[in-house]
Amino acid sequence: MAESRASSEGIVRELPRLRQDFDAALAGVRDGAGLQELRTRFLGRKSGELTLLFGRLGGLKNEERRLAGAELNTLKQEVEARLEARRAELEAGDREERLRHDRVDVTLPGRVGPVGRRHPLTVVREELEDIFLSMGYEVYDSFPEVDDDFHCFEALNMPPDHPARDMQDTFYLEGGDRLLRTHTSTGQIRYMLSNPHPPRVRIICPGKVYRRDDDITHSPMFQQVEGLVVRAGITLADLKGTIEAFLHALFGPQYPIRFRSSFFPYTEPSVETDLGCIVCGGGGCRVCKQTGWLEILGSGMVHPAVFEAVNRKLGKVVYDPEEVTGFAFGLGIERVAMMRHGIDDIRLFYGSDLRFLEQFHR
Ligand code: 2NM
Repeated sequence: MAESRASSEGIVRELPRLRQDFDAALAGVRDGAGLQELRTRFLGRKSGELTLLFGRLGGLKNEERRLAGAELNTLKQEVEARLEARRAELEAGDREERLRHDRVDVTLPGRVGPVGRRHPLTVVREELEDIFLSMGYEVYDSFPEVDDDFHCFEALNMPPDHPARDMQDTFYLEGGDRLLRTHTSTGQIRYMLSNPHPPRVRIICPGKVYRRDDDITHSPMFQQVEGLVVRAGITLADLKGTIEAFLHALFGPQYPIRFRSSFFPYTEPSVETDLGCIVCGGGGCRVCKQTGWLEILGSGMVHPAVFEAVNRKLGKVVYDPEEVTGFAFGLGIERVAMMRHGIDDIRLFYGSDLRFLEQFHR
């Protein structure tokens, strides 16, 4: 429109069309980018349609400029307000959409991950430890499992020609001077050698031991707990009372106990302990081979030769066999667990078969 004499009317007359165009365009905006495009089209710094009209105000006289300027400002504020409103709308829509998408059903049951449990042998070992702790014993972690001839045999009154040292029974390491311990008595010897309260001892040594044996009742690696009590005046009566109290705590006081004479190189006298069969109650069954009794534990009064070997190693008399006596005992953890659960194959404990392991309580 050619205007020789600029007036406010020229500008103001264009505003309804501008508003209409804006309305139509706004209705078509679907996202943030469209909104930005629209903003530029009307309010862009250089060539926005509204901006250009503001540029034309300069050619007007004061009064005209004030009138047209007021109208333009009103429209500009309106445009800005509606752009902002639309922006808020789009954002709310986005959130709505996201919420629909990411909806969490808080009433669904949680996903429970697999929960482990203690191995049945660990359960028995910890139970044995608890019983002896309650009787004032110290649990002595008996390392190493790779030991030597002195701690495993010589100190235990088994001289070089003793059959227990046979290659058939013992795993020797290359070189022949080291071996896998065949019992945790190695730990008892080591405790006596480093005893903080000599000559008094009251310990149990739980741990893994190794023998060249592999059938349904023997595993080449199995677990033992051995106990040792030493001080002045210990007698066979202490041994019997201790073992009776221990077996009653472990299996219950309803089972009878009997002591049989036996032999070990490191004890004299030696005593084997039987427990009335917990499967048949003593009447005779497959598990007790019709005897009514289950062999559960070996023990005896510590042989003076054991104390003498320890003294020799120490270079002084710490455990004087004229002054102190002691009793010792040992039992297999697997055997206890097998009796408890009526298991007839020891290898099940080391097969890592979850169908077996999952049958035990947590
Ligand atoms: C057993 C049976 C009898 C025993 C002896 C010793 C030590 F170190 F004092 F000589 N420790 N453990 C012992 C005695 C172990 O296990 C069936």
